[in-house]
Amino acid sequence: MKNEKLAQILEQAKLDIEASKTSEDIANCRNKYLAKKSELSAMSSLIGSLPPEERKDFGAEVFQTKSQISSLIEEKAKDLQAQELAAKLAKETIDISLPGRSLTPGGKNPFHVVKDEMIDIFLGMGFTVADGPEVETDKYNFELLNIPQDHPARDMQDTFYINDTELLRTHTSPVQAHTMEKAVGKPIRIICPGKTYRRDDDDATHSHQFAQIEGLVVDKGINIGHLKATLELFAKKMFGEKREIRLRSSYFPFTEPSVEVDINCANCGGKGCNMCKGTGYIEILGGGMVHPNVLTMNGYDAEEYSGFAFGIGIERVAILRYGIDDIRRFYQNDVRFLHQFRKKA
Ligand code: 2NM
Repeated sequence: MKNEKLAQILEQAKLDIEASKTSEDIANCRNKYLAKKSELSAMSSLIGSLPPEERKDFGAEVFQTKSQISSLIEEKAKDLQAQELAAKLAKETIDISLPGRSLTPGGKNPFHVVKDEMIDIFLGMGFTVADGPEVETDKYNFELLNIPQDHPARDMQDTFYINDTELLRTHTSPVQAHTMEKAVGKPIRIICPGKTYRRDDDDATHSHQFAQIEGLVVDKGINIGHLKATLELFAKKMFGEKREIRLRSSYFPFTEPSVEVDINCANCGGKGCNMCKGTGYIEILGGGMVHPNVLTMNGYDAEEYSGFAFGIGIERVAILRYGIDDIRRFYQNDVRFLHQFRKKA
């Protein structure tokens, strides 16, 4: 090396590179010796101003110095990177001897198991599912269902009112009124599953929120035999082929005649036991022939069309089906309750 300055730069670079302890140090070296503002770059720019006979040698020397420093830096950088990676890996060891945390699989709430089963049974009989809003108007929840202004069901004590005309539906029947309105006098075969609300003091058998499936069939020539056959088939599919039903006379404002439907007790087969309170029968639902007033108000010619309707409490069916002791269990989401209904893998 003839040029002393270049020799000095090379010596200093060797020392700096040697002293580098981290990737950052080496990056600083790269900047100090190879960047545009480095001494070496300044020397390169001198080349052009030299007399032609000196240019070649000096140029070669600058180039040589630069490439020597560059390869020393890259070599050192590689070493440091390898060291740093090794240190990082050593620090980040994973203890694979710890036992894994197992996830407890969830399951369907028994309410939904029963609701879906009920819907399937009616789909199998040719019903389709209709739904509607939970916030309803007085007109659809009461008026069009033959529940006049002064009917006790409209009492503030029994209904959650939002304002003078809007309320939380007390049954899913308003969906049926909407359906009749839209069907404009054509045959109907629907079920309406959904939440309903009534003012109540909650206890083991009462809940201010509960769910129903109501059914409605309207056509020419529908009679109470159709109602009985439909509900009997439902009872058998839901509670077993041995179940039989019994119709008792009852009253609902929207049906005439109205019936209460019982199934013979699966526990004692009708002899009388605790579950059926000695009667041999358990009440499961209500229904009847759609009142001519309801048909007329909803756009049907009651001389030509007739229909049947029924309403079933979903929680009640689930309680009977599984022997559940308290209606509030469906809503509390206590995993000790829910886990009992998990499907076995
Ligand atoms: C019940 C009992 C009896 C019913 C009536 C109607 C409609 F919209 F056709 F008038 N829907 N549901 C009905 C009748 C519901 O639930 C215990």
